Amino acid sequence: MFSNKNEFKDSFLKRLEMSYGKKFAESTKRDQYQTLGNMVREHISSNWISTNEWNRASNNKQVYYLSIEFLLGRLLGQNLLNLGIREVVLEGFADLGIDLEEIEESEADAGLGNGGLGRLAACFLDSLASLNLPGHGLGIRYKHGLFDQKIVDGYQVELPEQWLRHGNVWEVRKPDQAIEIPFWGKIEHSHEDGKLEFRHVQSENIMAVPYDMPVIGYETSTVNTLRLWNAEPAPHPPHRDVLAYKRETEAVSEFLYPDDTHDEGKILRLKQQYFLVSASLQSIVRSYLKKNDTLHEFHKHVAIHVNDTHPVLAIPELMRILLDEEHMEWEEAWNITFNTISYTNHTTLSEALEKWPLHIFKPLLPRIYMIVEELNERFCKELWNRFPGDWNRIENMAIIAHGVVKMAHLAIVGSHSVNGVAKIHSDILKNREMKLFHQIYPQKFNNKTNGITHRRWLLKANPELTNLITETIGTDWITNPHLMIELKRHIYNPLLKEEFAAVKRKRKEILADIIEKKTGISVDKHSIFDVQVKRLHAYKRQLLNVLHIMYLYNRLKEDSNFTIYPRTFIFGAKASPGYYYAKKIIKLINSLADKVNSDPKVSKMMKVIFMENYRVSLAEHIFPATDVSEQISTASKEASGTGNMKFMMNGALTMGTLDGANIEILEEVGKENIFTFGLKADEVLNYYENGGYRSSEYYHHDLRIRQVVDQLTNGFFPDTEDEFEAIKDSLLYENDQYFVLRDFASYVDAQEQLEKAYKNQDKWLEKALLNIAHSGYFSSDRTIHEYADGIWDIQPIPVIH
Ligand code: T68
Repeated sequence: MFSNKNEFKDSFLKRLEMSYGKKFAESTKRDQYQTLGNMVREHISSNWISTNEWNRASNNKQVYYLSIEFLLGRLLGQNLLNLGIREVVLEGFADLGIDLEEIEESEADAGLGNGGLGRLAACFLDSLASLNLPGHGLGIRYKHGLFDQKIVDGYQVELPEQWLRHGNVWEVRKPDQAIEIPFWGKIEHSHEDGKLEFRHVQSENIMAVPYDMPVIGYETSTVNTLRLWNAEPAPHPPHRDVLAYKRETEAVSEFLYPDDTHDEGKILRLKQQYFLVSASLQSIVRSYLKKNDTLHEFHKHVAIHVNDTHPVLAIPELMRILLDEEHMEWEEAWNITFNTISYTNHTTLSEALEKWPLHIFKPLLPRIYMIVEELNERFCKELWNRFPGDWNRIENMAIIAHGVVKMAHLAIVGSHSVNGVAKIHSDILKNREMKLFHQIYPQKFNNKTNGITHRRWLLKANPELTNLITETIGTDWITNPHLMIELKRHIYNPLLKEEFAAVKRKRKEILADIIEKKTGISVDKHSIFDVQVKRLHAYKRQLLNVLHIMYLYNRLKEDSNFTIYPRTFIFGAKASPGYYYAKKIIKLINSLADKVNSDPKVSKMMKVIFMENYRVSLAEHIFPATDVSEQISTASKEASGTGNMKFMMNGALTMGTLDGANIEILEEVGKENIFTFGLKADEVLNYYENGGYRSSEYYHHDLRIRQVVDQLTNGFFPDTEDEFEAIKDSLLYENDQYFVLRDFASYVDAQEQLEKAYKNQDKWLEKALLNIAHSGYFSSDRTIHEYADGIWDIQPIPVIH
């Protein structure tokens, strides 16, 4: 159907007319998108079926990746690329006068995630399929993904996101595989054949209906599945207000929690978590029992990975199935459970550690609670045997304590592998945050440094750079991204440097056009594009970036001899709707943008841009156009970061603290090819432990700091009155928890070094190319190989030729 453009065109026109009952000339963009999407799905259907068949027929171990978030972005372009048919479609469309890119951009982002954690899950799916590994995603089919952000008068306003408004061509509803999930009610027990039996009665049930989406590997026959669960009323509704029941049921898959580490602690969130977990486990077990008589060897054929603690109820849920439905003894059920489950931690921020109050947990999930209680008792007994009399330790480590269930403790106790997402993060888990657990289970702890799929973040987002790399080192790197290192031999080649400069220039022009279209502001295409895009959070320190820009503004205004290399400072960030401080920072960035961009003199040398509604599809335009990647979190706070890797892969240089994966980027490229500054993680953690930091001293002793901090509230920003008082207070009266003032001078110095380095374009281009050469290490293919070998023990499935 897709072997050449004429065949493609014929089939496309036929399908379009058949589906919409109109001539091509009358068709809309949406008709065209829909038709092409359906054709792609049909095109892969035989491979999808045969991948499933093979998985069913073989005893090959499968991995199921449970995640409350999958931040997929748009799918059409990536699917065409992975199938190797994008060129044919492009040419066929050109003949018809259709702009393929325009069609691709008409697709709504599947934005079922907040940020790094959800995007990591999406990159992992792409790598699993591309490496022919039998790995599937399980998540929730939120009707509304992460909110759409509008900026009104400089403030963030949230609108409900509507990705399903025109349907979703990629999904297949499977009502025959729906699963019923019980909530509330009570547990009755009885003795049958001398054994204790538990029955969940008077529950209110919800149906979980699966929608399957194909996950298409790159130039391979493997098509894995992302199964998203939709919440619907059960066939036998409870005896109460039927409309209220319907509403409450559908609410379970209505919204993604815009949570990003700020725990809202709502019943609905816990409902979502159990909904995902129970539907997924029941369906995994059901399909396992189609080819096996018992579950005794379940852990040998199934690996279940929980992405952060959100799906950690998988542990008691699997126990429930083994105990209550398979009638296993506790010891055997436990052995199977923890050998099946593995867990990734994504943060050490204490406010993000999930703790569920018993008064919510117990009534909502009565049987699950009983199992968690039993688990806790057995675990505490074990601790008591090992550390008799050490009450303190047992209290600290218990799964249930002080009226809450600690989900991270449950995760560590109930899984065979606990991993962090970058070396330093895994070390902090072992040596500090989870030290007591590491003492008793040293073999469980390991590191899996994050990665990103180069297929989206390079091949798809930056075809110009992709071609340049291929022209230089051939095509092998595409399926073996570690081979990008071969580019290193060429970085001094003047022609390559020139061509890379041309690619960067072109990508900056494209982004500049987007900026102009969206904001009306025209930016200097020859300026340094200095970018910080990520969720808005105090620890990520967008504020440090802002204070530095204010400092540059002041110097430019006060000192006529002071000049800078022209710079465009670009921000993109969503704040959690309930996160007051983060929203103030968004307003501050916009006020600063107004101030800088409207100043006739200063705006010639710098501009500040806030890009509304930062999301995957916008990111794809930003990374290729960036010169400087801002990764300036307070050391020890950013578990890994993955944006840092996407920038590096597109030839931006990192301005960063020694935090998360920045440290491993430094190890890869060497200190000549990255700009680092600020406190180290140990220094930050020692300050937290021992005190000794007084932010006011930095305010009083550094005039630059005093000036910019005062400007937050002294009328420097017109019409803002006491708008930014809370920010000033955080710096001065709350002793600057994130060490913004402490790192300010060091940041200014590093920025000066960077400017100097940029002025030597020839050297800069070598550094950028060297960064690209070393970015192969950060492909999620490497990460997934490490999970497959080190945690899941899974093997590739054969490829059909
Ligand atoms: C991020 N975490 C880490 N959390 O912050 C980042 N949290 O350093 C890391 O690179 C990335 O995970 C991938 O490992 C998150 O993105 C969340 O989004 C989140 C969502 C709900 C509740 C808590």
